[in-house]
Amino acid sequence: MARSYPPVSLIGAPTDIGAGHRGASLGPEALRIAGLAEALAGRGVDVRDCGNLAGPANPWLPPDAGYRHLEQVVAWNGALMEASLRELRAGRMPVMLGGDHCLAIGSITAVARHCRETGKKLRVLWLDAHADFNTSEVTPSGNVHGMPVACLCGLGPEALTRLGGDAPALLPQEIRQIGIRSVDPEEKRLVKQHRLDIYDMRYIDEVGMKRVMAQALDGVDADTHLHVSFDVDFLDPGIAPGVGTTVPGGPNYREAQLVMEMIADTGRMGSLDIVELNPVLDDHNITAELAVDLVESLFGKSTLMRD
Ligand code: 4U7
Ligand code: MN
Ligand code: MN
Ligand code: MN
Repeated sequence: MARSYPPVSLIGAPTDIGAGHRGASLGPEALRIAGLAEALAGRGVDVRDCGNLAGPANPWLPPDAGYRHLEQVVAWNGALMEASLRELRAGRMPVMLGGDHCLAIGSITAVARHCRETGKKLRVLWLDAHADFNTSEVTPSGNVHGMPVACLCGLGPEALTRLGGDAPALLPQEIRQIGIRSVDPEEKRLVKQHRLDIYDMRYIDEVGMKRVMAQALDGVDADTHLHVSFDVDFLDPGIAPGVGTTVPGGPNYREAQLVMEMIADTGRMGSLDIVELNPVLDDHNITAELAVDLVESLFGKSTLMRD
């Protein structure tokens, strides 16, 4: 029997406030034009497009005390956290259309709060070329899209680490990072110190994506809320050129599909981010179309043969 999915709410967050390149602010519209809502509706999912959040413009200033645009980053993430929490409490699955990856601070803080309210266990799958574990002391850029995992684990400015209350949103043991192939030197020291569970490309090459995903999903059960944070630069730039920070040597089309299919098989995905899509750098919206194709697989498209 085909699996049924919870109702979905699309939340657009059109900003590049944490990025180093302009254009991620156009991501939500590119995903809509690529037919995201229609594709999910076609899979039998009840989809509501909540439209776009509003927030401050990007002033494109240099870093101040290690952060670019901290005040504006806080404003966007606060708005997103409220919107995501509202949908979660209404029993819906928030799908955040980014926007750059700093927005995962808001979306995941909301999910962590919701898990505390409902007594669910949280597991975050972070699909990315980057570990996003920089702090203001070690960041080479000051761009907050390179810091969300650190902030969620309590390393960062209070306005971001305490967005959802007194405790950090995440414990490092609650996250699994997949596809990683670009980590800055000091960031490397931090991820080791905090024992992040990283399945990097070398490991994927050696053991294969199937075993990697089985390990990353180990322990996910009926009491687990699975959050997927999909940074489109996770994918090999040969198939996904429309991102600001390409890194060669990412998962190919089939590997990426397998990731999504194995997540779909758990039936536990409760929230999703689609971030870092930059239509200005894309080629006829092919990266957005690929993202939509992969999201359909997160909703079981490619598992039909196994029903
Ligand atoms: B993304 C970088 F220095 N590490 O911190 C940084 F290489 O959300 C890139 O994963 C961060 O796309 C990339 O600026 C952030 C850089
Ligand atoms: Mn990222
Ligand atoms: Mn990235
Ligand atoms: Mn990026």
